[in-house]
Amino acid sequence: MTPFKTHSSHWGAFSGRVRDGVLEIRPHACDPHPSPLLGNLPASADSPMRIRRPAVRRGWLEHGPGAAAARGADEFIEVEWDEALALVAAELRRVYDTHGPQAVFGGSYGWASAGRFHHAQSQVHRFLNLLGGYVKSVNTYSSGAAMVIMPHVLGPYDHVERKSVTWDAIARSSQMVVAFGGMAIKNADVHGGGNSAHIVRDRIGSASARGCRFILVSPLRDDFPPEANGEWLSIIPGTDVALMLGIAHVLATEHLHDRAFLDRYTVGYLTFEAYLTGASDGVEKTPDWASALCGIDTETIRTLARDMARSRTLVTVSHSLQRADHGEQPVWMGIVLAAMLGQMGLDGGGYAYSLGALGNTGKHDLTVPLPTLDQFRNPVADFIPVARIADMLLQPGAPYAYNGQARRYPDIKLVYWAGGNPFHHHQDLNRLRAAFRRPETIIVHETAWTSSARHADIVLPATTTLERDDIGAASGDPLMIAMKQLIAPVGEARDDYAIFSGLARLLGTAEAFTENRSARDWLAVLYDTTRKALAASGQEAPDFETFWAGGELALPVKPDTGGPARAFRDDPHASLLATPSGKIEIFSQTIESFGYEDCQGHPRWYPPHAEAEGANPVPLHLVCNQPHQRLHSQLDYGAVSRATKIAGREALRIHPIDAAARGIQDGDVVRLFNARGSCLAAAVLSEALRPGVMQLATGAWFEPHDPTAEEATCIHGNPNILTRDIGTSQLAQGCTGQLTRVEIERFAGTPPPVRIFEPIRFAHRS
Ligand SMILES: Nc1nc2c(c(=O)[nH]1)N[C@H]1C(S)=C(S)[C@@H](COP(=O)(O)OP(=O)(O)OC[C@H]3O[C@@H](n4cnc5c(=O)[nH]c(N)nc54)[C@H](O)[C@@H]3O)O[C@H]1N2
Ligand SMILES: Nc1nc2c(c(=O)[nH]1)N[C@H]1C(S)=C(S)[C@@H](COP(=O)(O)OP(=O)(O)OC[C@H]3O[C@@H](n4cnc5c(=O)[nH]c(N)nc54)[C@H](O)[C@@H]3O)O[C@H]1N2
Ligand SMILES: [Mo]
Repeated sequence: MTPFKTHSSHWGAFSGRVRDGVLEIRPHACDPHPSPLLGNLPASADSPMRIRRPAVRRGWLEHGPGAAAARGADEFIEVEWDEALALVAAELRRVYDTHGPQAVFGGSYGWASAGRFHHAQSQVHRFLNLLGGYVKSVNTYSSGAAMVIMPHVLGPYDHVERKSVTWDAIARSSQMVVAFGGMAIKNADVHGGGNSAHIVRDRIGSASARGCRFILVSPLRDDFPPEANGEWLSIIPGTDVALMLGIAHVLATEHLHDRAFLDRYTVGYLTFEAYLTGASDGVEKTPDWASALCGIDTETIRTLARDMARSRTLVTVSHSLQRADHGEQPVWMGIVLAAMLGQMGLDGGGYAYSLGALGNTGKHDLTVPLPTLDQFRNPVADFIPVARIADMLLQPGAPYAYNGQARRYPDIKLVYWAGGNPFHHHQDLNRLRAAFRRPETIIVHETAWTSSARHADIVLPATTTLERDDIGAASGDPLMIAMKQLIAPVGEARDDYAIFSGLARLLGTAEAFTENRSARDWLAVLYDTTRKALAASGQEAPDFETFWAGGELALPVKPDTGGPARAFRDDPHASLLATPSGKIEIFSQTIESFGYEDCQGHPRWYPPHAEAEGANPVPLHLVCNQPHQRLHSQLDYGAVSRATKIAGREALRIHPIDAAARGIQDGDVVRLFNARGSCLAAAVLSEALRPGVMQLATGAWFEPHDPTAEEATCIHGNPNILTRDIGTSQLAQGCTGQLTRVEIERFAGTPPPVRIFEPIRFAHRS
């Protein structure tokens, strides 16, 4: 019997061993609330979804590169590694020689897996940079709008997200936490790179036990853990800015706002106040006005505003709020609300962005740097905002606005993806299917036959972390973990590093790419970054072999000093914010100067885009949030995720009132549809939703009923067939996938069986 070995994942640290051919997993002993998502991992050892051999799409193998309507519908032919590498190398050489690096899209967005060395994006970017570079993507699907607006109005994104408010401060000092978008505990299960102790539940519990009130503003009641003893304000999706303006109106008109704070630490309040009172646009943003839009009654808004002014109050805004039309506005308006309360920089008060969305947010910062693989410099300056991929592929040369720049989309001939799943993360999948027909070649490294792999021309099988040694470490996580190989590579899968090393040998860049180091050599080199920093600060700094043998290393954390917000409060002259004025910008001259209609000089209420493209107005809201049973699309074939399916289909939650109006019963197969497409799902009736709102989590693998159809139906339950592919605004062009409008009906007849997890049937060469 093999002994347990240390390992780590986005869901937490654990030990694993193989016993009687089965992978056993034991969560880290120090983790107070290990994530159930660990239970998805064993499937990656033996699932038929694993890619076992390199494969090439028949049309590409027989006719060579070129735009192809068959992508996503064609057969795959398995080939030997040597042939696959030779095909990829020759195609890269052709595209670089003929069209140059600006025709290669290597953004390769995605979460990939934990592990600092075998990090797929670092590997692919390092590899492509040595060939001449690639068009990259900027920002994230997580926080596309927040990342762009934050530096204009409050300071660098990571200062606001990671360095200001801690869970300890909340447990210690907050009296009221008003959470716009909530703090769904399912989300804190996860942190990119590792999450060795899940502490959020306990911290919320101790704050609540001390008497802190948790106010949940969300269309879903379960966006707080039970420990919060939360008070639920069931809001209409997409209307938080209206509610915030209503609260601000009470603060301003009842003189509950902190004028001294606004004078000293902010710019532009009076311009904003003229909007609040209607002096500048004729519409007074009273609680009555807000109530009519957001569905929360006037008296509740008034009382809430007064309570917030009277208490040590923390305003939090979730990622989800800004992953929607005009997503910049709730981020900014939350900041303005917190500024009016005057508590920014006070212990347990002020503003926090995305607290609770990831397991390590709100933990203490580390004092030492983590190991990272050098990606080298990208000689290509061109980029796209990450969620504009379909626009780019469909409209080469077309103009678009972004953050004050007038830009044009590049003309992409080759797409290279390693470590992400665009057919999971992108919106309007029918449009993405059309976009993926355009390039001449699409290459994907994947561990599993995801929809993105199925839409590629050349698919190279990558190992999972279970099959390789690595170092696990993440921002905010005080444990560095020796991730030891637990199983042999599945099939003929290779590490991304080995794949790129093989390609680099054929392309003449091997020496620069590998620096003549084995993967094991690299681990020691990377580890040294952290070891040196430990030694330099006089701390215990074990050598690599000692760390590896011990299995983990505790990293020192910074004391809780309140971060940049406290420093600014204590001395606004010495600790200027990194905004143009050095203060909180309630009015931004920079943003105003861009002249955008959809994001102007101060936060505003913009009505959501009309949704009546089809014949009928579409009445129900669909919340497409993160799944509790998996991370995105990863391991959707794992046991925990599959246990939540109903007859193989993804569960859709609907309020009993909406279900009754449509003759839908618990467990029924339903069809969701709008102007963009349709999907099937299984109905679960639930009173945890606001009536008029349904919820279908992301991540069910896209299964088109007919992959050749112009408008495909997903029979498994992927909401991105329904979401809209437009940017948040011209400022950030962020993803707007969180919310959409749909109609729903009972599926009549015999629903087609879900087959997405059945083994791929390969074709033979003709
Ligand atoms: N409608 C809607 N859409 C959304 C969202 C939403 O709220 N609503 N949320 C968005 C957000 S916030 C995000 S971050 C994105 C997430 O989108 P992604 O990060 O693209 O989703 P993942 O499923 O994590 O994809 C990671 C892929 O990497 C593969 N992988 C894992 N390890 C390795 C490896 O070592 N090598 C290689 N080559 N591959 C590996 C996995 O098999 C998986 O397919 O989705 C976005 N999409
Ligand atoms: N288990 C699990 N955890 C995850 C992930 C995962 O895939 N699985 N993904 C991780 C990633 S990459 C990210 S970026 C974060 C994302 O963090 P978030 O974006 O915050 O997470 P979501 O679950 O998409 O949304 C949180 C809640 O916002 C609420 N909401 C939606 N629209 C509105 C609205 O208009 N107003 C209000 N007030 N509330 C609204 C929804 O009810 C939803 O449950 O989660 C991370 N954590
Ligand atoms: Mo994300």
